[in-house]
Amino acid sequence: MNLKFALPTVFITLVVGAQLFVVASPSQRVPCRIEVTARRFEFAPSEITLKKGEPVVLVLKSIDVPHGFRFRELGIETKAGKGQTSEVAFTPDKTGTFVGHCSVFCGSGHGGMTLTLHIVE
Ligand SMILES: [Cu+2]
Repeated sequence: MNLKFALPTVFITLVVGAQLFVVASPSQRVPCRIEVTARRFEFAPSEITLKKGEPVVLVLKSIDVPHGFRFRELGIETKAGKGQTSEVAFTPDKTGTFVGHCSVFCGSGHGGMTLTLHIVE
């Protein structure tokens, strides 16, 4: 092949390839952020449906006093102080329904303060 034509072809291929890579990667990498608000004695929303294998960031916002949530089976936990926000990133690796509990004692209804994750295929 003539070098005069081969070099521009390689160059164009690289430029187009790089653009495709840049366009394709952010949507694949940025996990979905889901905000959960906690107040005595409930989480809102109280149920969330996630897809197995899709990374997510659960963002916890505590309104009144410190709260947290813990899912023992999924190995995730986060806590947020009064008026603060915290987050935990994870990728569900199993399907099912998982009930998490508030992980900071917050008063009389603390024991019944739950957040349910439905993880589907
Ligand atoms: Cu609580």
